[in-house]
Amino acid sequence: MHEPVDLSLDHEPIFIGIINIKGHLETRHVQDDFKPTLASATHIYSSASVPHFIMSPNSVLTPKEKEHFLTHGWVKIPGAFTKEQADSITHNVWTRLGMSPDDKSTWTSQRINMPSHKSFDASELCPRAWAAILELCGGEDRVHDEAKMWRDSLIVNLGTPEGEGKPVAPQDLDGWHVDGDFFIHYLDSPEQGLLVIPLFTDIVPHGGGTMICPEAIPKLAKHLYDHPEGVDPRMGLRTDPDFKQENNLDWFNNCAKSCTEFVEVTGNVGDVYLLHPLMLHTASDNSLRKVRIITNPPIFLKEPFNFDREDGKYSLVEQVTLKALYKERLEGWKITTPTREQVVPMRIKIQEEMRQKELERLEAIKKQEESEKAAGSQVVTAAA
Ligand SMILES: O=C(O)CCC(=O)C(=O)O
Ligand SMILES: [Fe+2]
Repeated sequence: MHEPVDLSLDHEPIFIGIINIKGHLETRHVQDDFKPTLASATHIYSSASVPHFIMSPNSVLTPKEKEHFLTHGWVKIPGAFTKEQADSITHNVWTRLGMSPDDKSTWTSQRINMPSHKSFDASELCPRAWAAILELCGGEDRVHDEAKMWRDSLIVNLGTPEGEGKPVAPQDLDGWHVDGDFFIHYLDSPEQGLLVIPLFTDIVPHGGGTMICPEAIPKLAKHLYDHPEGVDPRMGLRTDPDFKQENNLDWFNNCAKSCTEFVEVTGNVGDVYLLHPLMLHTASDNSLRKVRIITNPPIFLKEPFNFDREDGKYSLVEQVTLKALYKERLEGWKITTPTREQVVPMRIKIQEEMRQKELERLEAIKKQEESEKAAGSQVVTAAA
């Protein structure tokens, strides 16, 4: 017998912004009235039957945070790193972009998925968030060592002059997807064990935060469960004529249109959102045009997810998938292809070209700073 988990409030109540179907933001008190997305499946894991490993004394997530992840498929780790740490990663973002923070006429792209130049160790940047990641994935042994090396591939959302002051309803956004444009997807794919969104700027409602759709997790899970032969990164079937072609996000966009509950990723610089890998999401429109910077490091696992464990030691991520499928165990479920194939997305080529341009701008600014410094020291010498 396991002790029931204490689900009473153990820290400040959590408030989240929910965009309703008319595109208006409502702020709700999660504990009070946010309809649990996976509530209909929660009978499998009632609070009194949470498996013992969730309550390990080494747990970094509070019972409340674990319950939130199990119910909604996401959890926010507040204040996981400082503003100074964020600044050390984003300090040259405007040079890299070739834009000015103070002159919106230079903001010529709505959103930029930047290439990367540097990596940093997440276990040092945000130890609690990193420990939470390991816990959600079932422990250090299950996560690939290199997954902790995050990169400065910043994702900047600047909005557009036309969209200023006009928030777009979530169903009308058209970039819905799950991450992982570089592999054939299976229910148990190890390449994307968790979706992570660290916030490098404060993000207020309508300020360009990623829109997420927890309600879609069961739909994604069912599609993947039904297709053990694998689907392409846009959920296309092997029999589709445009299998592996990156031509549209129709499957995802239609899925979002069939949903009614959405959550906007808002918060303070240093917050880290941890989301189930099947979390449908999209960039939002940033109608406030406040600069929004995040990144999205994939957490890759050593082995595929296992939904058929003799010892029942399912990770919290695996439990969410099982709940979404209304199953306790997937006995005998296996992928039906001999190998897991990779896909080379167009993004790679585009980002390599962007990287070269960024390097040129960084080099130019370095030269300019050096010559200004040299001119300054001549002035000092002349005055001495
Ligand atoms: O910009 C955003 O808010 C989301 C970006 C995203 O989901 C992606 O690049 O995969
Ligand atoms: Fe994404």
